[in-house]
Amino acid sequence: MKLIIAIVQDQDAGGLIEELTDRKFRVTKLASTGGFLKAGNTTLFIGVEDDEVKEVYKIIEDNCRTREITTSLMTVTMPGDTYIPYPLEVKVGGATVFVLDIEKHIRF
Ligand code: 2BA
Repeated sequence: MKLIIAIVQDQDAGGLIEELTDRKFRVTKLASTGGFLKAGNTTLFIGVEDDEVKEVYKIIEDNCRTREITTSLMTVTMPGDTYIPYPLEVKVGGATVFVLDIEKHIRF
């Protein structure tokens, strides 16, 4: 068994969860925050059998879009402790996915 951890953009989370649950996958949704942008995103835990992993990849790929975001989060430090914000363009991925081997899965 595998645990798929998928970090996705909030805008994509609803459709993705709906399709996963429609296809009988079990999903846990966590509200998370990206360390770089310090903006909200969504982390999903999806526990699946080994032979279902590829199907879940496909569902994630179909539901998650890459977006260009312009942020003024970055700052330039000037002499005299002055911070000037400047815009930075980042491409936030469709999804960041980690796959872990699960030693044991118990449902009481
Ligand atoms: P954030 O950390 O807020 O990052 C948002 C986007 O900013 C990233 O998109 C990337 O394009 C850019 N970015 C992140 N760190 C950067 C850096 N040090 N320098 C320049 N640009 C940087 P994604 O790579 O698609 O990541 C989207 C979200 O997925 C991240 O939000 C974070 O919450 C999570 N994530 C990505 N890689 C991760 C990893 N290796 N471990 C844990 N979480 C990760």
